[in-house]
Formats: sequence, C-alpha cells, structure tokens
Amino acid sequence: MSTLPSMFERMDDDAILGNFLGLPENENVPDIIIASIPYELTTSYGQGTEKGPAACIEASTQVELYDDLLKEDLPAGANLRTVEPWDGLGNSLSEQLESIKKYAKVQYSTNAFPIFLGGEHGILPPIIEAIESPVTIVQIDAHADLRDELDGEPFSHACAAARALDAGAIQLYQIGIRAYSKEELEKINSDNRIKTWFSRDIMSPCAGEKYWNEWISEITKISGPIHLTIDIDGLDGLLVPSTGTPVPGGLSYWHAIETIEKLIMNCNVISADVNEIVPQKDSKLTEFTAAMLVTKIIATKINSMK
Ligand SMILES: [Mn+2]
Repeated sequence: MSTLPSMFERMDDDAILGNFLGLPENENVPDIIIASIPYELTTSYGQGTEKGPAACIEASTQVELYDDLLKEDLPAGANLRTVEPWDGLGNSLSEQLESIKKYAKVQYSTNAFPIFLGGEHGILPPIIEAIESPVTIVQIDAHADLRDELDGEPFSHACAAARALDAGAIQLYQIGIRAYSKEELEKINSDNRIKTWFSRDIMSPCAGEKYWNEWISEITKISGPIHLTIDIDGLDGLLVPSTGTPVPGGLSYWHAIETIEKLIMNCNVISADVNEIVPQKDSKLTEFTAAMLVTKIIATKINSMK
C-alpha cells in the first residue's frame, strides 16, 4: 500500500489529464468508476453544467490524496478508472434521457462502484432507471426537486426527485432543502416515501444538533441498496457560488462530508452522483468543492471495502 503514488508522484503530462485525482490508471478491473454525464437541457437559471464534469476532474488533480478516515493516500490499493464521458447523443429530450440510462447501465454492469459527475440534476431519473431494482435515494440539495413540472417540462432538473420516484426509487431522504414550492411541501407532508430535513432546522443555532442527530440516525438505519445524489447547491452558496442555482443558508461542508462517511460506512451505498457543477470564472472554488466531495465518496467507499 505504501508503494502507491503520493501527491508528488502524480503524472503531470497531458496524457494523464482527464483522470480523476490525476492518478495513473491501468487495465485491471476497476473498483470505482468516475463517469461524466455533461448533460444540460433544462437548467432554468445558471448555464454551464455541461462543462462541470470536466472542470471537476481538472480540479481533482489539486485535491490532497490523504484521507483522514482511511488514513492512507488514495488510491490506497484500489483501482480507479475515469471512463469516457457520456456522448451527449440524442435528438430529443427522451432520446437523451434514454441514452444516459444506457450509459449508466454500462457502468453498473462492471460491478464497480460508479460515481457520476453532472451535468444537471436531470441525470438522476435515468440513473435510477438503470439500476433496475428497488433503491433508496439519499439526496443533498437546496431544492426539493419534487415539482410535477417546471415551465411545462416534467423532466426539468426541478423535478428530478419526483421523476426518480416515478422511475422506481422506493424511498427518498432529503437534506439541505430550503427552496421549495407549496406543492412540493404538500408532497413532502403527504407522501410517506419522502423524508425531508430542512436546512433551516439543521442550521438552526438552537435546535440544529437535534435535527442533525436525527438525520444521521435515520439514514444509517436504511436497509437495502442506496444511491447517493448530491446536488452541490445543497451546500451553502458561499461554497459553490457558480452552481446552476446557488442558494444561501445551506449546509456546511462538514455536514456533507459526515453524511457521506456515515452513510457509506453503515449502509449499502451502490452508487453516487455529484451534479450541478458549473466551472467558476473568478476562482475554482465550486469545482474544487465538488471534487473534494467526490474524493471523500471514493475514500469512504474504499474504506468500507476493507
Ligand atoms: Mn437538485
């Protein structure tokens, strides 16, 4: 394990650019796959999510390889592979979603742990369809994403969680939620598949700890396969200023990290996605934050396989 590349042994020539964390890759069967889905069709406010995955991979080459839970440098004996991105083909929205589903199916068929980089949150329903068995979703997000439609479009990113439930997800746990409609709140209150922890409660100076402990306790009790979906706007807008729709009042970085660690170490998390990444013009904080979340998912998954 100690013979693996350290931060300073990463290859820096052009050939390696494009591998997550900048690590050399080989032809062995991968344990973890990084799969980019540069999909952008329905983003209602920000622009640029189709360039997010590439920016995240580039930023990842600056992330430290040492993980504080794993207590080793990545890849820590595991085999990572950054695969060819989704090709974006499809002449209509339904063709594109079908093609994302096919792309996701290929990744699941390898038996590796896939991490999808988005792209809009609209990638979630076809990912869930590709799983083809009952799955629970754990979602970090500012938005409930439970609308029936947005501007007449039922597959808008604003409807991602609703469509994922339609696609066969059996339960939905959400945290960080702070931007939602009356219709969505009514759905949260009436649909017993949905459990929502609002950012206002979690971040409350007085009662936050109670809600946070309840969240950790509930998600670590989930049985059966889980897909973790992280819309980076679930984090406070200060951490991800150039995501599609940055929102103030969000989760701290450590809320996201501890959710990842507790969930993956205690439950059967089969895949994850980190989405709504938009390259930031004035600094690279947004894509770097996303890259650190992806790195934590990788490190925790490797730790859970030990
Ligand atoms: Mn979302």
